[in-house]
Amino acid sequence: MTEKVYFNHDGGVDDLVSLFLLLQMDEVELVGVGVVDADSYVIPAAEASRKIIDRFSHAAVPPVAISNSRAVHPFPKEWRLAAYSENSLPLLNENGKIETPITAEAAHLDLLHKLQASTSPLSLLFTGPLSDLARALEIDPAIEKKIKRLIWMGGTFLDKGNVAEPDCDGTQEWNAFWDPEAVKRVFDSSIPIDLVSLESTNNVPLTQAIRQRWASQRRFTGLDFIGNSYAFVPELSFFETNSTYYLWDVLTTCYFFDPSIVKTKEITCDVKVDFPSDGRTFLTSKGRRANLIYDVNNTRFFDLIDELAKKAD
Ligand code: AGV
Ligand code: CA
Repeated sequence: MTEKVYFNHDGGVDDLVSLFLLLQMDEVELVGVGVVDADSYVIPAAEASRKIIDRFSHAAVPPVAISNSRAVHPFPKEWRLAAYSENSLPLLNENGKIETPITAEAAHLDLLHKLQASTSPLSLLFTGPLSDLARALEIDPAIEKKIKRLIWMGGTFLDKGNVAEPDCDGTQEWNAFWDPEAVKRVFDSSIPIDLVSLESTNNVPLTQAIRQRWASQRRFTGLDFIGNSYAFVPELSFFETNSTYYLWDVLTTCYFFDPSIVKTKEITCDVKVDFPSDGRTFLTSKGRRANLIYDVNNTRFFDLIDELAKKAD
């Protein structure tokens, strides 16, 4: 049966690759796309999203919505700049024009209205901060019952997160750190949540071997697109740096399509909202229930990426 999904992302390299892969999935209907000004600059990120839809969609896709949510803790500029490179890829610019329109309303309102209008519950796939969902819930808490489940790349229960900023204690994951109150708002709802946190994504770093795997298959347009996209970000070579790239969002998107590639366990958790731990997710028996994705089968994961990408031609 076709699964309807609303995708909200924040324009990073792996967010845009995720959009491409979503468009290749059978039995998945993309009912909306929102783009947030977080791990990107939202204008080139939204343009790149529209061009990816133009070039790679096999079905009608609704207009792209631009978010006006703003950071509590902004992403480093160096990372955000990759959106300009993505948007400039010749592969996305052959046409010389963009067909997919943008919505008249901001992304949180687009999400709100799509949920309100939907006759069946929608799945939400979020690969950036939760701000747009939190704002939609503030306006109309009744949309909760229109949400089948939320699949979110965010948070961690490890001692060490992936934020290295002077105004934090190093325990946070970036998507949660960008807007901690939004995570709190969503955790306080009764929406079923699947969390793809650093526990699982730490197992899928970008490596030289993965790049080579894509390079050797660049005769397939989709794998050429993926290889070119990841060329903008650094791999894990000798040791992990602050900028080392993992396939965070791509794992989340592939999990949505095929949950059998990961291991999950049920947890109860909450999020801190006070300095210097704001954005830290933690386990507590008094917290909300969530399904934690904590491990992945690497072979099956990278095979699935190849398989989906080859459908683009
Ligand atoms: O924390 C992971 C999230 C994912 O949604 N993003 C990147 C993915 O899109 C933030 C992030 C953490 N470390 C990064 C990030 C890095 N080294 N470069 C770019 N973004
Ligand atoms: Ca992201």
